[in-house]
This record gives sequence, C-alpha cells and structure tokens, in this order.
Amino acid sequence: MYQAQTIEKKWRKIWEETGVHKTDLNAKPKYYCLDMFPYPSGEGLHVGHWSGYVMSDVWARYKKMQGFEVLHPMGFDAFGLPAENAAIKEGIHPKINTEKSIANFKRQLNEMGPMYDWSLEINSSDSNYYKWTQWIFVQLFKKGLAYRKKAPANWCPSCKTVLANEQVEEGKCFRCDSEVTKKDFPQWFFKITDYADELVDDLEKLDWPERVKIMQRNWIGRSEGTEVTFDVVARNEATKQSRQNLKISVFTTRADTLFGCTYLVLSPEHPLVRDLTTDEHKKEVIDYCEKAKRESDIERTSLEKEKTGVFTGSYAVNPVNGKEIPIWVADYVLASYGTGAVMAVPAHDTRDFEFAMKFKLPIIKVIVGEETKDNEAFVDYGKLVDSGEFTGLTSQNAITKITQWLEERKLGKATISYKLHDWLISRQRYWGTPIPIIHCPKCGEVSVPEKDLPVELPELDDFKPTSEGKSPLAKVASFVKVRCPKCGGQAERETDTMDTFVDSSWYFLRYPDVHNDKEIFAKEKVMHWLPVDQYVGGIEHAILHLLYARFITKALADLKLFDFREPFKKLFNQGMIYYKGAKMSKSKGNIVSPDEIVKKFGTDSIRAYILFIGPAEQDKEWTDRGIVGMHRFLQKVYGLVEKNVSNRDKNSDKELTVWRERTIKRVTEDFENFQFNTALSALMEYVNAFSGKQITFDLLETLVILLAPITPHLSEELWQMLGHKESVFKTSWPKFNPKLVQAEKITLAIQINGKLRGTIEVDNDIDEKKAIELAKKEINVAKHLEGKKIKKEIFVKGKLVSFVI
Ligand code: ANZ
Ligand code: ZN
Repeated sequence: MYQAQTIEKKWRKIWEETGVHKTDLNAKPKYYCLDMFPYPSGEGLHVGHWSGYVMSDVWARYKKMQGFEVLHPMGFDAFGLPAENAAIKEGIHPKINTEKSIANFKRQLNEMGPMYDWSLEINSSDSNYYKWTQWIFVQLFKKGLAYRKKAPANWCPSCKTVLANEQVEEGKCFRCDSEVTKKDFPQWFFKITDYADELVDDLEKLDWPERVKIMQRNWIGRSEGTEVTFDVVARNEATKQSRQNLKISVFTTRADTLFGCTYLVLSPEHPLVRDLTTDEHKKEVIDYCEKAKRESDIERTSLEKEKTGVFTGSYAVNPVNGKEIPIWVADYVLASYGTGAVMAVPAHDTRDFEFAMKFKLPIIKVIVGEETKDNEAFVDYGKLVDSGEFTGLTSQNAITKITQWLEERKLGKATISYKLHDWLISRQRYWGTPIPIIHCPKCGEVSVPEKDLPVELPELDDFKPTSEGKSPLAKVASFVKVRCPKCGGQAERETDTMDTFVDSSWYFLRYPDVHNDKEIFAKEKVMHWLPVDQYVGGIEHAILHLLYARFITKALADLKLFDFREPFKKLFNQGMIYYKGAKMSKSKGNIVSPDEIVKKFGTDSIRAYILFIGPAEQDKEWTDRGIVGMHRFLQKVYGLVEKNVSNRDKNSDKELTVWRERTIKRVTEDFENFQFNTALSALMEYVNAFSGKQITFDLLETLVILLAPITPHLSEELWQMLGHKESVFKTSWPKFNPKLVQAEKITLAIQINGKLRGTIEVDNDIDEKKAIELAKKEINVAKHLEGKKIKKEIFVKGKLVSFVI
C-alpha cells in the first residue's frame, strides 16, 4: 500500500542525514537553477505559490540526474514595506514579525520536498547581507552612479513615503491603493539611464520569453528622433523685450510632418511657461498648471481622456516655412520625456487631432497614404505633400532629409530619447537597508568608510514614519549624530533607507559565497556559478526586478568584480493557479492550503498534479477531483513495482521495450521545453501499456527514474524496493536507443486555398511548426507562395498542411 506521508517523512530524514542536497561549490559541470526569492508574508504559502517552486525543483533535480552539480538555493527578501505595514497594524516589531514569517515559510517550503541547500540561505534583512548592499551603494556613489537631488517625488499620503514611478499603478499606491500626489524632496537616485542602451541591446542575447523582452524594451522606451528648435516671436511691442531670444526645443519621431505643425504644446511644468504667458492669459495658465501637476502621468497621457489645454498668448516660428504658430500648454505633454514640449501635427497624430478639433486649431495634411480619412489623423508613413522641396519624398527619406536640413542650419539635430528615468532608491521608512552616507556641513556627502560597514539599523520601538516625510531613523539621535569620516567634524547620518528592490538586485551573486565576511564574494566563485542558467519566477517581475538586477550586474562588471554582463541566461515565468474561477488568494478566500492536501494525499501528489493541470507557463484551474486522480496514478505505480519487483527476467516484451525507449525520448524532450504536463501524460501512457503484459524489472526502473524529479520521495522508495542502495538522484538520466524510436514515415498533403499543391514525407510525430516549415519549402508550394502574404496556416496532424493566401 502506498503510504505517502510515511514515505515522505522517511526520505526527507534520509536526505537530511546523508546531505544529498548539499552543493559542492567547486564541482563541475555546474548548473545554477534559481527561484526568485520570496518576500516572507505572514499569510504563508498556498498551493498556488507552490507552482513556480515545484517547477524549478523538478528542473533542478532533472539537471542533477543529467550529471550537473546543481546550485538550487533559497532565501528571503525580508526587508520592505509589507513587513513594516503588517508590523504597524499588529503592533509587533517588523524584525520579530519577519522572523516568524520566515520560520513558517521554511516549514512550508520544506513540505514540498525541495532540494534546497539551506546552509546557503540568504536573508536580506540580516546585517551580514545588507553590509554588502551598503558596500554596493558606496561603490556606485564613488563612481557617480549614486547621487542625490531634489526631485518631485510620488508621495503616498497613507504609507507616508515616496514611491518609485514603478510603484504607482494608475495613479495609486501599489501597496495601499491610495491616490498618489507629488512632493519635492532631496532623494537618492541610481543612474540606471547610463546603461539604457546596453539594457536594450543585450536583450537580444537572452533566452527569455519574448513578452518579457518586449515589456523591458517598452519600459526603457528608446526612441530615435529629431530635436527641432523653434524661435519665439514677439507680436507686440510690450512683449518684444521679454520674448527675444527665447527658443523652444521639441522632440519628434516624425520630422517628416514638420510642414504640418500648426501649434506647439508645452508641458505644464515646462520652465518657459511663465515667461511665455502674456498677462491676459496669466490667471488661466497658472490655474491650469497647478491642477495638472496633481495628476499622474498615466491619467495625463490616456488616449480616452478628453483633451484640455490653455493658450499662452505667445507664438513661435515654424523653421521650415516661417509660419507663426500659437504656443499652448496641455497636460498630455509630459515634463519628463523628450524636451517636455511637442510640435503638434494634428493631421497625423491622434492626440493632436483631438486637441485641434476641440480648440479649433488648423489641421494641415502633409502626408498621404493609400486611404486617408478626413475625420481622423492619418498616422502611418506615406508620401509628403505641400512640404516645399521635400514634397514627393517618402516619410522615411524625409525624416533623414529634413533632419539634415535642420542640422545644416543649426535648427535641430538627430537625437535619442528614453522613457527610462534614474532609479529613485531612497525611502523614508524604517524597515530597510540604511543608506551609508554622512552629511557633513564642510565636506558635503561623504560615504561611510568600508571598514565601518555595516551601518546597523538601530533597534527602534516607534518605527512609524513621520508625517513630514522623514524616516523614523531621524528620531534616533544616537544614530544621526556622527563624526565626519573626512574632517572629523560634527556631522549627520543620512536617515533614509533603500528601496527593497536594491536588496534583490544582487542576491543571486551572493549565494555561491554566502558566508564570505571579507568581501562581497570571491571573484572566482561568482565566475564559476554565474550567470544563472535558469531563473524561475512570476511575470509580475518582468520589468522592475529584472531590469534592476541587470543594471546592477552591469555596474558591478564595470567595477571588475566579474566578467559577465547579464545575470540570467534563461528565464521562465510560471502561470498562475486559479481556483473556483479566480486567482487563488487569501483575500478572495479561495485558497487551497498545502498543509491539508499533504495530510490527505502527500507532497508528491501535489507536485505531480501542479505539473499535470496544464502547460507550465499558462494560468490553470485547480480541481479537487484532479488531485484525487493524480494520487490514484501514483498508487498504481507503487502497486506495479510492489507486485513485479522480483521479475528480473531480461526478456522484456518487445513492444514494451520500444515503448520504453519512446517514453524516454518524449519525457526528455518535454522536460527540455518545460512541458511537464505532456511528460506526465507520456508516463501515464507508458504505464497503461503495461496492462496484460510481462512487466520486467528494467521497465520499472526506467519508470521510477523518469518520475524521480517530479515525485522524488516516491521514486526514492521504489528505487530502494528495486534493490538499490544509493539515492535515485545519484543515477544518471537514461538515454534512449535511437534505432528503436525511429518514427514511422507518413505523407502530408499540402494545400493552398484548398487545392493540392504538393506532398512531403515526414516523421509521423512531426509537430506543427516543423511541418509548416517543411511544407513551405516544397518546390511547387514555394512557387505558389512566392511574394504572397499567407493569411492562415492550418496543420492537421498526420494528414495535411493548408495555407490560405
Ligand atoms: C510630432 C509628431 C507628428 C509626432 C506625428 C508624432 C506623430 P515615442 O515614439 O513614444 O518616442 N512627444 C514628444 N515628447 C513628448 C512629451 N514630453 N509628452 C508627450 N508626447 C511627447 O513618441 C514620440 C512622439 O511623442 C513625438 O513625435 C511627439 O509627437 C510626442 F504625426 O512629434 B511627435
Ligand atoms: Zn567633513
């Protein structure tokens, strides 16, 4: 009888005693399989949380069986607002609360039967770790990559803290959902923009999901365009003085539309707004700007929002045709992008079009395409009309030519704009890494000498933020008062702490040398294990965490700490688990607690079921029936081994031998593609094929090995029953005999618009992608497809490929 709990307890004890999961940090060939380290919330884990961890554990075990020395560590992203907010709510110190949560997390993680080597655990709120987070800050500061400036910051009035742009979601705080406003503060920044180009360009080299790369590209938002300078004109004597020599620069990606520019628009924060506004318009403009500053960038640029704006009373000259055009102020222009001003071309830009319609500004068409409509902007590229000497050029050519024309006259230049801003890393909160800076009235900002690190976070009873936006650390005189390390004079410590994303931007570099107290890590250790071969985590980290980790890696590479420039070679995002129609979450009250299911069916059933319910990268629905079904399958496997354990006959059934080889092939290939669900189907089919046949020992051995990464406890038990003394994880992953798995050939018909145009001979297990690729190459088919746009591609397994053109 399969008694999951007994077996699982037994094997976890044996693993612990024999140290099978210890990583030999010097061994080769190496494989680094990493989970995004969790934030230890008080709520604990539900089976939805298990999914990513199970997948990476299965993958790590598989790699181990392939002969790699695997580093598969775990740790805790333990600083941060949630711990602090929870602590304030419950009146317990964040340190104690965090420790409690970590203990519970560890217990729950261990229930999964993972191969973590806990001796390498990281806790980012431990001073042995944050000492090095501070050390990184000091290095960046010395290189000019960390700097302080006064900046309008997103301010959450409820959390009483500054938020990074990334932490504002649709104008609301990402933690507490309150409306975010703007407030001026001196803030610390990391100069991530210095790496903008490399951060875009290196995406090409990464084996990451395409959608994550797209999100990163969009976030960095590199855009090639032209800066055009407009002279401001004085329309009457009164304004002549003040308007002279004023110039407005705009950033445009469409220099080809310059002849259609009928007005300029400044952002409400633009420094020239005040000078340009005539007395007559002053009140209206000032009121408008005040209101706009309170809105979030997302609201301001929303396409749905009705356009608003005000006229300044001033005019500028369009440099290509000398026409005078009015200067407006509108909130749809952002202060932080390009030059904070735009040349409006209502005929060819949707927002400008709406704006011009509303305020009755002229709309002049200068680009024509195949179908141009009158009631909307024509935004595509086309041919130029009414554009002086450039008339007749294509948009692409005109962009180059007009930019050149401007450059020759010093009226503009080719330029690149980025949406990416420097990373605001200071937080006015208690539960974070203290920023290691001392403010000296004589010497200015001085970094804490390395020998004085860590700057310990003081024990504090009142850790609530102050209402004037200062960190609670500012209340601790013994912390604040300090001698300047340079001149020895009276000075004050910086009291802000770092954004938790700083803590998580480098933890993966520390695991290979986690106990080093002399340096952040030994170069050769990091060079041995990094880059991470496989990183596994949620899609919610597609932008921020991954971008920051990439930036810090590049900055540290420039400090010669190691030679690689990208931290994560491969990335996998697991799908989410739904239950009763909604994403599993405590707040929705639809969680399935692993504790209960482990008691009923055992860990291995949950592991296998999580992999079986659907493609690993997709969202999927948990069902109570499904887990029962999976448990039955494991029971069946157990029964099969129990019954046939002594059948050492080598004359296996011929057909089953072929099945076995094919199963090895299928499972291996599926594993390689993270298709664990179909790997499990292959194993189920294999077991079904046993029915009514002679089941020999060798057939069972293969089954047990192939299942081992998925159901490690059960496989260990069965492996022992089959007479082995060593752990099943010391066995190597089986290879199949290619002769035995040779696929049968079949003929596929190829149709174009329903007509037979050719046939191809292919393996009967060919997949869609390959079939379509081969079909397109068939001579006659290729001839018919040449120069045509394929509207649809259809693949009917075993029968045909059909194209619609
Ligand atoms: C004139 C123009 C004509 C534009 C046209 C577009 C179409 P991306 O591709 O995102 O870089 N723009 C420039 N700075 C802006 C700001 N601070 N706030 C809001 N919009 C701004 O977008 C570049 C385009 O966004 C620029 O090209 C500019 O409008 C606008 F038919 O200039 B365009
Ligand atoms: Zn000093």
